[in-house]
Amino acid sequence: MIKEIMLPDLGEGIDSATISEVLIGTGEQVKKDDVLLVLESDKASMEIPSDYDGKIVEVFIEEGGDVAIGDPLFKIETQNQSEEVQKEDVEKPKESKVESQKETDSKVKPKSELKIARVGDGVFASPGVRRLARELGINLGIIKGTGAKGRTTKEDLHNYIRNKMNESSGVPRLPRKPIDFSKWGDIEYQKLTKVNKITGNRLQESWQNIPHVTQYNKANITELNKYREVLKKEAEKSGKKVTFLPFLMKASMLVLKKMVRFNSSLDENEENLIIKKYYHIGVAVDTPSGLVVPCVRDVDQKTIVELSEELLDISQRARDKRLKPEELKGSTFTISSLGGIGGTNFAPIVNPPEVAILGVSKSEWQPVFDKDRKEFVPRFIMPFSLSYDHRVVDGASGAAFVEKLSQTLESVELFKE
Ligand code: CAO
Repeated sequence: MIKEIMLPDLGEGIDSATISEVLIGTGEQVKKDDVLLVLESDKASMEIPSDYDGKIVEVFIEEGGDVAIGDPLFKIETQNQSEEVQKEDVEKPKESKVESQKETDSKVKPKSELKIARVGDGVFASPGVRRLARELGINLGIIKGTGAKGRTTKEDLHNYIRNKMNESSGVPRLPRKPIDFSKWGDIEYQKLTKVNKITGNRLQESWQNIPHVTQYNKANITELNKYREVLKKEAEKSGKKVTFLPFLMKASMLVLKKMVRFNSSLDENEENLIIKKYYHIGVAVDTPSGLVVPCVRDVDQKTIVELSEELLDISQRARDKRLKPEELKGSTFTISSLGGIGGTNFAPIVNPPEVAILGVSKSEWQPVFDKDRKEFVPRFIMPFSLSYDHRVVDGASGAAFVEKLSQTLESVELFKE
């Protein structure tokens, strides 16, 4: 039998509402108590359930549209007569059934009750929480509600998602079917090292769990390069070297001191930021076994020459696999420098639990227009990028950080001890 479902009396003097979601389409089967649509009025948000088992044969409404009491919503082909209810019942929104099935009044409950409807699944939750759960494909029935009278709150849903993410370190990886690449040509197998696997897992976790943004910039390091040449010549006398990396560490530290959120971590509940008052900088080192990130501690208390010596020491020991586990922990910010190799720009991946990482590319001589001299002059330009966790740092701060870093690298006197 074909029946028309119309918008019931919504109570509270609400004559019309806006359709925020239509959950059922033509041809779909519905069961009694399944939510058909979600409405928003200026007073409340409410779900309209079906009072029939049956198949939807026509949909008269669409999301974003307005509906008034008595407007036709759906045409439904009911399954059998015995399951059908009287028309007055059909016109009752779900909330009027929440507290008692005995209720015969077709008026809708007050706003507060409307907002925490219990529908056919026996779950007590607001339409907003239900909507979010539906969008994420989560069955609310399996989440224990901690709100009043066992209501499932938004926080319960968030905690559930967070726990699931932690259990699986992000999106679970599906088993992959083997592919016979030798069908198309010669191949050889190369075993992944332990370092490759550990680093790979960490990078994947970071990429999946941290919303990354990368901000690019460049610095005119012509003066800095001149000063580095002086230090380098001096250091060479004792068989040492001074590269750009110690300057980048020092410059980063000076900006981190001013922009403290970049030197922080989110706590385990993601409720607080833990701002660190020490400046331990992780340095990505390319080794034959894979990428390793040892940490140089207290960068604010060391000179450029001291940092150079320490870098030489830890990068050599990283390559020889002689680092102690402690030396790989505790960094507050990381630098990945590919400047000695090449490339123009890249987007590094944040090294958790840190919130930002600096990527440095190869500096090159470039013609830069000098406004005062009204001519192009050669300048040594270093391109760099900053990837950051967008939950902690907003775009404006990201742009300010790279700008400050550029100014710092251009102020050579800051590096002279
Ligand atoms: N622009 C121009 N030249 C640069 C430069 C830059 N941005 N950075 C380094 N150089 C120069 C150095 O000054 C040096 O030249 P000189 O001998 O004339 O001084 C030369 O390139 C080689 O430097 P280096 O790479 O040996 O030393 P470093 O301090 O810059 O870097 C280390 C040390 C350990 C970071 C580096 O050896 C390394 O392993 N880099 C790879 C890091 C990496 O893999 N990152 C990716 C992580 S994500 O996969």
